[in-house]
Amino acid sequence: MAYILNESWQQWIRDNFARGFNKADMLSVMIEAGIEEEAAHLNLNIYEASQHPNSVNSAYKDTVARQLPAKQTKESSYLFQLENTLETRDGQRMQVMMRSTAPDVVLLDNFMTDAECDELCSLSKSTLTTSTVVDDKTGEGINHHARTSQGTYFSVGQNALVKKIENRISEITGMPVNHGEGIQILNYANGGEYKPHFDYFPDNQGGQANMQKGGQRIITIIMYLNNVITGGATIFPEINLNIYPKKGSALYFSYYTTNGEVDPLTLHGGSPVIEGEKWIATKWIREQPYE
Ligand code: PD2
Ligand code: ZN
Repeated sequence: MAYILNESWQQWIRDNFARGFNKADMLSVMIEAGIEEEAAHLNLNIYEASQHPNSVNSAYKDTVARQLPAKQTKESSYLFQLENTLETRDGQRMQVMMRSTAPDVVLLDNFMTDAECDELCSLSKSTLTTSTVVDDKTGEGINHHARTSQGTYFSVGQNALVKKIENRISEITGMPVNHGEGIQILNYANGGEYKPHFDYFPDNQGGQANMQKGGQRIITIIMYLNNVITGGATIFPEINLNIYPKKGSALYFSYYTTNGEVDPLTLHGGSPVIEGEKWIATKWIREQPYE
């Protein structure tokens, strides 16, 4: 599969276009240097298209420029490959429906099958309890009006379905399974919401306590397990983005870069469910193994 080349190759492409070099010559040099022909073509074409002011492909300019979360590599993550459709090793074919680069947000359709969504919900029904938020001082979970939902956790690799979903997430993000926290299931009833917050830990006592194991959170994947009749969108108020739940789709966003900075533009919340109920599964990924 074709992929985005590293920054030094991007610079090389920019410099040589600026010097007026011929594309065919640049292609030969790249192939001789060991780059796959398809990838060389794509990266040259992307650069060319990005220079066209009205081109839809100018969006790729941002894809090339975007920051990588710590530990993620362009080569290992499917999300950096320029395919509209992705297929994971277990045969699940999904579609990239939306992508933003500042912050880094990707919406994938058909990440899970309807049967997988239903099974995850029914496996969690018997263990749902009132959801909590992290206490600033202790780092422990406490009940809070900002979060009106019922939730439960699966441990990493708890059952065959969980393993399957975790492997899929690992393939998509390029992050090892052991960097993931256990999948959290949330069920919002009518009126249930989750007020805007950051998924990364704050720099206070509670945050430090949570980061003892695994370090900072760097990536969130929210998987929508049912269709909500009205309301229940995941909202990003800083960038005016609303994502409406669709059964089987998954929302990826990352907020911690290799420079060690978190991205406050990833402020997000779950807007109130107005009609029907809402089921989601959330996976948070850490910068270091979380074991
Ligand atoms: O339910 C949501 O859409 C939502 C919104 C914000 C979930 C989370 N955060 C989360 O699980 O962190
Ligand atoms: Zn969140």
